[in-house]
Parts: sequence; structure tokens; C-alpha cells
Amino acid sequence: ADGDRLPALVIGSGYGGAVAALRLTQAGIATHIVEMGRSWDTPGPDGKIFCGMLDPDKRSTWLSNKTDQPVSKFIGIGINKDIDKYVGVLDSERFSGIRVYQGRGVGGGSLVNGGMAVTPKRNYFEEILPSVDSNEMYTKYFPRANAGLGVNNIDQAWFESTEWYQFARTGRKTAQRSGFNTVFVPNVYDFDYMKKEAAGQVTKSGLGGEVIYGNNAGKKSLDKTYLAQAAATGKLTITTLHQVTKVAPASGGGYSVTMDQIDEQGNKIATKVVTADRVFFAAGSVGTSKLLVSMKAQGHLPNLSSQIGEGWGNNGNVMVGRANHMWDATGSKQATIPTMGIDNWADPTAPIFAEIAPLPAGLETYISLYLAITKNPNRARFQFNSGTGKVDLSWTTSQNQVGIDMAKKVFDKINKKEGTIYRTDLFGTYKTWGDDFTYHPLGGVLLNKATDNFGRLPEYPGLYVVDGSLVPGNVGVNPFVTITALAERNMEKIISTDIQ
Ligand code: FAE
Repeated sequence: ADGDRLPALVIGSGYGGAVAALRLTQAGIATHIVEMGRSWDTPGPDGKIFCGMLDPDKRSTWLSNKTDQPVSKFIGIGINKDIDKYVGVLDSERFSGIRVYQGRGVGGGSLVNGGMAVTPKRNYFEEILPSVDSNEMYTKYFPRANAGLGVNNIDQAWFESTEWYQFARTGRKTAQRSGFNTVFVPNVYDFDYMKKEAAGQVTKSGLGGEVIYGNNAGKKSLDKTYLAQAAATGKLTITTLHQVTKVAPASGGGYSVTMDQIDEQGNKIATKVVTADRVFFAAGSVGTSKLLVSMKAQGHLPNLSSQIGEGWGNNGNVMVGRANHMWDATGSKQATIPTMGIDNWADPTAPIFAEIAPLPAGLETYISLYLAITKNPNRARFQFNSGTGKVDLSWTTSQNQVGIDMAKKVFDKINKKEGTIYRTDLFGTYKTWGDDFTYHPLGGVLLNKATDNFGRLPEYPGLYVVDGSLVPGNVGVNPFVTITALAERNMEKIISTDIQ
């Protein structure tokens, strides 16, 4: 409540925030999370918490009158729908050169993501984060993160036989015929539950067209793992529908944190100020960067490093679809949970790791869809715009061309071998590449550059960064395992040296 004094405040409830909350509460510290989204624990009038991808309603989208699906068109027909403005679960935040998809609600991105739980390649991790002891990461913190997240693997015999993964087998076959390496990808979706879905024993979620607007079952999102464990300590409290707008040193020590309370249509209904001894920034790459950039520019935290706002990247995200021949069907039944990837990272001419993505349209499309993570080296910065009072991101769409070129080498080769073509209708009209959005915002407050080597903001003792903003723009795989493992590493250090 307004005027409270708290030992530890965490801004945001995604991966970084959930790890911070668990490790703080387990250390006996009363911890409070402030989350701008809602808590996704109450069913709507249809008895479901989340809506599906094929029949989205207001629950799908953050404060917009229209859905904004990444695949926006199909044979010339727009597939976005008019909806009521509401604090829905998926945000596509628009900057001048890119849309950044993010989860909103208790659990952050874990509510909306595909659950792909990938440990990065060790040599690339060492390249991007040379100040981090990689031996410790790979023997201790990656295993700890995978265990905490509930990562599991698909039963490969079942994968080979089920109609639900025909799309992935077709994607694999066509990649392998061109000499590309494919790999199974671990996930936090419970594959035992999925088998029961296929057998008709439980309600379908991953086999029922649910994922980017939330899964009503099956997925071990953070509210079921880290956050549930933190709550079980009895030391965690969460305030939802409150957006932090300001953090500044408090006169009696600690930090005063200002927040707007919003209603379910996003209207501001109150402003509150609390004081916290320690503040953990876990608002995600975009949320944390925006807050810290504006606090520095507005003079509330003027001594922050000049590195604040730097080093942002899109994890090289590029999406593309191919039209297979009729004899290479992808199935009218498709699981929403990806579990197969094309791993061409070691090829310096076309370093990509491409998820073979589902396109659960409910009918046979013959489309292979891919979300490629390319080794795009381009970076952008967040900057405060004194004219608008907002934070801009300098990324331009043309910065993604190098990523497209890498992906194109791989998919051109597949098309040539198969005698197939790209779909040019999925991301616009005559537009091959989904190059103007990302699922994987990374960076803005880089580890050991804008912070110390453990996420502390050294100019302001008691302020910490624990989320994806620490990761330098590209990690070569889907990022949440890396974000979680780094948070585990940093929180262990912070709790043992700063707090106890
Ligand atoms: P994040 O999870 O975004 O949490 C930040 C939280 O802070 C959110 O709940 C915000 O609502 C909240 N917040 C922001 N600003 C404020 C504020 N001012 N006041 C209060 N609260 C605030 O951050 N990654 C994978 O590894 N595998 C996948 O399969 C995968 N699929 C994805 C699919 C989709 C559709 C999307 C959008 C993302 C996907 N990702 C995937 C990315 C992954 O979800 C993302 O990297 C992490 O969620 C980032 O974790 P953070 O803790 O940095």
C-alpha cells in the first residue's frame, strides 16, 4: 500500500523476477513483486483463463482494439481481429523500427512463450559473456535453471508416430535432404500431459491451439514453478496491475518507488509510492531499459553508467514460411509446442538456429514455418526523448537484413533442393520475411558493462538488474534458460555477499 516500507521490491514477474523472488524468500527476506499485468488465475465467462489462438478475445492482447499476430495474413486475408481494449496477456510493443512481443501478467513471458528451453552453445556463451565463469554456469547454474523450470524432453518414439508433429517431421526431412543438421529441443510443456491430450484423456491445450495467448494446461509457466515455490515460503506478496514509473533514492535511505495503479482497461486510477531497501529490476529487456534510461535522463538516478540503454538486440529473429509440395504435408493437426530445430550455427556463412514452428490453422496448409535465430551482430540503443517524455529504441528494420541474408542461405538451399518456394503472404503482401518483430528482446543494461559482473548498479547500492536486459543482444538460442541461469548465478552472489 501507499507509504509502505519494504526490505525487497522486485519490478516484474518474468524469469529474472521469479528467480529473485524465490531466492530472496528462501533466504528469509520478505519480498514484494510489482507486476503491471494481471494475475492469470481466474477463469473468464467461458470457464477458461486464456483464450485460444484461433478465437482470440480481449484476453489475448495488451491494451489494444485489435490483435497483432506475428503471422498476420493468409492468402491475402488479414487474420487479426477486433477486440475490446483490456489488460490482455500478449503485448506487441511498437518502436519505430520493430515490434517487440512480450508477456504481461504474473509470470511474464512464460505465460505466452513456446516453452523452448535451450541451453546456449558453450563457446558462444563464452564469447558474449567473457566475464562470467562458464564452468560454473554449465556445471551449476544451467542445471539449476533447467530443474527449477521443469524442463523435459519429448518421447522420441511418440514424436515419430503422432500426427500432431507431422509438421516438425516434414520440416526435419526437408532440412536433412539439404544436408542440414536438426536437433530435438527440450521444453517446459509437460509432454506426458500432451500424450494424454492426444489420447483424449484430458482437456487439450498444446494440442488445442493454445500458446501465444496463454496455455490453460500443460505448460509449466513461472506461476507454476519458481513463483509457486516462492509463495510457499509465506514470504512473497504480489501486487498486480501496478506499473512502476520511477525509482529514486529515498531521503531516509533505500529507494522510493512510484507506481501507477491501472484498471483492466489500462486507465490510471491511483499513484502510489513505497520505500524499499533493495530494488530488483526484472521488467524485461525493454521494461528495465526504459525505466533506467528515463531515470538517468530525468535526473532521478543521474550517476548511472553511460552504458545504460546500450547493447540491445533482437536475438537475430527472422520468421519465414515455405510452401511444401502436396506430398510433403504438414498436417491439419499441429501441436503448438515446438520441439525440433535446424542447427546451422557452426556454419560461418549462415549461422542460424531455426525453430521449426507450428502453424496451427486447423487445416492442411503445406506450410513449413520457421523462427530463425540468426547471428545478427547489429545492436541498438534506448534513448530518452525529451519531446515525448518516452524512451525510443534506435533499431531500424534494415538492421535485420544481415539476419535475413543468413537465413536466406539456408532456406534458399532447401527450396532449391525441394523445388519449392517461399510463402509471400504470411507477413504482409508479397513479403517473404517476418523481419519487423522480435520475440527475444535482449540487452539494454549489459552485465559487466552497465552493471557490475553480478547485475548490481554500483553507483546505487541496493539496486540490481536480474532480467534479459543483462544479455548482450544475442545468445544464439531461445533465451529464457540463459536469463534464468544468469539470475540464479547473480542472486546467489548477491544474497551471500550483500544481504546475509
Ligand atoms: P519478462 O518475462 O518479459 O518479464 C518482465 C515482466 O515485467 C512482465 O511480466 C512485464 O509485464 C513486467 N513489467 C514490465 N515493465 C513493468 C513496470 N514498469 N512495472 C511493473 N511491471 C513491469 O522478462 N524464449 C524461450 O527461451 N523459448 C521460447 O520458446 C520462447 N518463445 C516465445 C514466444 C513468444 C510469443 C514470446 C513473446 C517470447 C518467447 N520467448 C521464448 C522469449 C522469453 O519469453 C523471454 O526471453 C523472457 O520472458 C524474458 O524474461 P525476462 O525476465 O527478461
